[in-house]
Amino acid sequence: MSKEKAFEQEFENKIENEIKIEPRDWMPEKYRENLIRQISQHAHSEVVGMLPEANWITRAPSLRRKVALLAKVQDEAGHGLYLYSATETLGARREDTVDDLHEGRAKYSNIFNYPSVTWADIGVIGWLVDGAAIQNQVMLTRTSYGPYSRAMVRICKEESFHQRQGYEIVLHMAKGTPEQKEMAQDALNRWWWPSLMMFGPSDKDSKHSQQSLAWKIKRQGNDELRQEFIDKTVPQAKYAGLTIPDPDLKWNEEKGVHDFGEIDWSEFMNVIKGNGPMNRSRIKARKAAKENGAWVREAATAYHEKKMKRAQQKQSAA
Ligand code: BYC
Repeated sequence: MSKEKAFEQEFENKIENEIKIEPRDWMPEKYRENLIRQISQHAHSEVVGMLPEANWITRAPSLRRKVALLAKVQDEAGHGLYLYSATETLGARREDTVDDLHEGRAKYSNIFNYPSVTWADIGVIGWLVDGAAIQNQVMLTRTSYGPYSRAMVRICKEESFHQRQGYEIVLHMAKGTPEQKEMAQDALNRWWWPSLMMFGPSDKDSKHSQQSLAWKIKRQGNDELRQEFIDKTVPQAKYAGLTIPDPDLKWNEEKGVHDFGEIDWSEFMNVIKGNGPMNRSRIKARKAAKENGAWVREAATAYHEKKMKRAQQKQSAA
């Protein structure tokens, strides 16, 4: 058996036996590339995802709400950092992955290309967007690549708090004045369908799913996760007294799941190609953050270099 074949066999055995693939292990080049693609896009989503919520930090309706939102947005930045670090363990350079985002070569979640126009949107983002993210990420805690899997465990714990803070805002508004309830319903109407699109295209149109499932990068298909999310969320909407904006939504007694209406995939394709309502504004904000933060990176690098030099001088003097 050639050396390459032996490595491949060992890799396949690990996948088969649920042993995590670690950064220094041999892995097929396509496995590495696919992981860098998915994890870096996931990192971009976390970072771009801070923007619609940060929009409301200064206008949160109370100090308590402000503190919770501030903490949530900071958590998202942390998630981005764990995930960029995970791509670095695969040999990617962080600067390159960030440039890919800024130059339109990399995607990020469709959901962050919609505007957050009222405070109720902050509740619905936590409830639906973080809810959909958890649905997907709990599955990813069992992904075959060690650093990605471990990052997901921590991220899921934080996402659970995010989902609860969002649902609590929604409940508060839905049980509040008629105007507040109307705001909550309006936000649900606008965010429902884009949230369902977060799970990605239907399995039959998903170009990476088959290979990703075989390599256990993904552990469930896009459609199965979407269905589980709908089945969990419908009773939550009912409890809040809100109506899901889908006339075709109904319980299917035979299958034990909710049937739901057709997703507008042309809207999804349009958004992920860069033509959603907020795509340009999101990328502009990220580019500005990079430019405006250049002096901080330079100062940190200079400090680090000086510290290293001093340590070397001390060592050679000893
Ligand atoms: N949006 O073959 P497919 C968060 C692309 S953020 C945009 O099924 P895959 C949060 C896909 O990339 C959480 N593009 O792909 C943060 C591919 O194009 P490329 C974000 C999408 O990878 C702040 C093409 O369509 N979560 O929680 O097998 C505040 C074909 O798709 C989308 C993650 O990133 C989409 N929704 O499956 C609040 C989870 N869906 O790359 C909350 C990690 C698909 O060939 N990612 N595309 O050009 C995944 O689990 C998988 O990448 C997906 C898609 C299930 C999303």
